[in-house]
Amino acid sequence: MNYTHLNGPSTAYIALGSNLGERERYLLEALRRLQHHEHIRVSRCSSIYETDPVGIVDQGPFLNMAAKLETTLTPMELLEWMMQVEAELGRVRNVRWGPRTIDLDMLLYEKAELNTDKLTLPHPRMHERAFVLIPLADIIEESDYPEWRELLDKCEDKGGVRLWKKTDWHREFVPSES
Ligand code: X6L
Ligand code: MG
Ligand code: MG
Repeated sequence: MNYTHLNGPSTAYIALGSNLGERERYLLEALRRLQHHEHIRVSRCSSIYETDPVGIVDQGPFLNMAAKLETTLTPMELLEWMMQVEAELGRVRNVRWGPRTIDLDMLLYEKAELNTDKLTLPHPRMHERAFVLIPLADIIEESDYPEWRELLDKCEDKGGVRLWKKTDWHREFVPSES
């Protein structure tokens, strides 16, 4: 039995990215499907940013955003659900760092520090990246991650990140019908 719910839900932050097809639809559909799990609630969403590709620069621009989740799943259970949603939305892993319909990365899960083959928390690299940190800054609770300001200051090359659609994270996320 899993008794983690006795302590109430845990908070997790995730990053979302898409640079293939109807990019915005993939982001919103991913949030809707994440929330479709009875043990996941999407409690905050950042604005959507258009960002220059990093790693492999010869590919289309990304839309990136961040979301805050409340969940009674364990980190591994949450990761498995995220990977299932990626697969449902046609994510194909062929070229490393290549174009993708949807990419879901777990950034933080409470204060968990984890280092396994499948999952490292906090996320080891994404916190250096403007396309993660700038959306995260919209929604992060200072007490959930006191380091974020310092990381954002240290982060170079914020120029590749442009506000694309402003969204109001104060409003509860309402999954759209589709
Ligand atoms: C040197 C070598 C410098 C590799 C940077 C950075 C590799 C980021 C991969 C790197 C390097 C990544 C996104 C992206 C990717 C995204 C934008 C990755 C994985 N994902 N670019 N590139 N947004 N703008 O979500 O993060 S591939
Ligand atoms: Mg990624
Ligand atoms: Mg990923």
